[in-house]
Amino acid sequence: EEIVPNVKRAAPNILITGTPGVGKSTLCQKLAETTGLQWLEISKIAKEYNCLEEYDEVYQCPVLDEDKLMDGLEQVMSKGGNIVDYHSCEFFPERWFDVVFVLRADNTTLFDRLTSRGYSGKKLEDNVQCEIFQVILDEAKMSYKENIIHELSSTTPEELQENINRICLWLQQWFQDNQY
Ligand code: DAT
Repeated sequence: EEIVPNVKRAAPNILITGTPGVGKSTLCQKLAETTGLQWLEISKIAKEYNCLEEYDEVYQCPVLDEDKLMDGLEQVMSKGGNIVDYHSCEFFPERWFDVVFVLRADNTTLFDRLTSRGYSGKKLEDNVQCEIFQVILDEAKMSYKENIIHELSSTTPEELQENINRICLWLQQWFQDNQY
């Protein structure tokens, strides 16, 4: 068994999570451009690493091999400097993240965004319900220390800009606090 040393990262790892459609990729893309941190789109990486198994007919999405994915990501995450983008957050190792941002959008906005993405029926309902019952926020609270979790409203373009500014400020503070 490999022992992972608890070495301080040269740059922080940021987790951006939330229900599908809340605006994670939109935010992460802008953040990566602004900060130079690396955007890790977990859904894409899972495909590249061959971590998607059989298709779940009920949820209309492939089943993820989480252990294989975590093994594949360990090295890049240990180095730091990543923005991880995923609609779930409970199976990542807690030690990977310095901060967790949970994006939120209001129900009608999310409904419209997911409809234009082509979601319908159970898949559409489940995702809107997921947001109404703040499933991902609760998942984050069960998986990470509460003082590193920040909820961000992500409904309007103005809020998108505010969120980018806020995360950039957080990042500056991190570098100030973690100078060797
Ligand atoms: P996710 O990656 O969480 O699934 P996305 O970034 O693809 O979400 O965004 C879904 C849609 O909503 C997309 O058409 C862009 C739009 N959007 C995202 N954030 C927004 C914001 N803050 N204001 C307005 N529209 C936004």
